[in-house]
Amino acid sequence: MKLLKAVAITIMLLLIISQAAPAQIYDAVKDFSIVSNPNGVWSYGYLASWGAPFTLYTWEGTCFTGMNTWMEPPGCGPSPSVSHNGTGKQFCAQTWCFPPSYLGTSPGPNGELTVIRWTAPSSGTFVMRVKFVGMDWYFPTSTYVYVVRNSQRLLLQAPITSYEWPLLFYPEPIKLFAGDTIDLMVDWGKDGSYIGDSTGAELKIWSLGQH
Ligand SMILES: [Ca+2]
Repeated sequence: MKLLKAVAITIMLLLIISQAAPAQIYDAVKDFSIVSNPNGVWSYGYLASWGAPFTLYTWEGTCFTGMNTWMEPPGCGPSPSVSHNGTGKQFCAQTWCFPPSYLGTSPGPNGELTVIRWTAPSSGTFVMRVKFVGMDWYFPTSTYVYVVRNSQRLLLQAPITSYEWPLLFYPEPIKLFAGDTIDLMVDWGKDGSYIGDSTGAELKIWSLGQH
């Protein structure tokens, strides 16, 4: 059934993409901004713990050449974060490798959940495609990843305890109202440590039109 569902959704996406007037596509990696947060429909921030308010990151900068990161000031220290690999190829440093087809996320040293948030710009029906992957080859990555609607409804919760083994999530199309939010969140997982927890995350959303 899962396979049938995935095939049906893939065919639907191909039909959408092949139409003369292409559907609006939102892509967390391609739309990434180092200039502003929030950035249109996207925002980057964290929760101090489950249920805590969403706090926007206020520091943006470069800790590794070619990588741009949103995190807490003073930057390049222990903090939850969201990063973009602008090198166009896999970038490896320390104990992790960062493919350019993901945003890089890290939970915080005190159990903070890092968040990539998409806010619906209008009411309508949307299709989403989510990918997560462990990026630390040494420890390896040990996180929990989540997809959450409006900070309350859990659409996905799953552990990432591997390296370069992507987790794909293709839920059925969902109806959203303008202002509804879809969050990709990453916490430090069952081991209660954020060390070696680099996790790739990607969210693409297609609008299927108004309600
Ligand atoms: Ca961990």
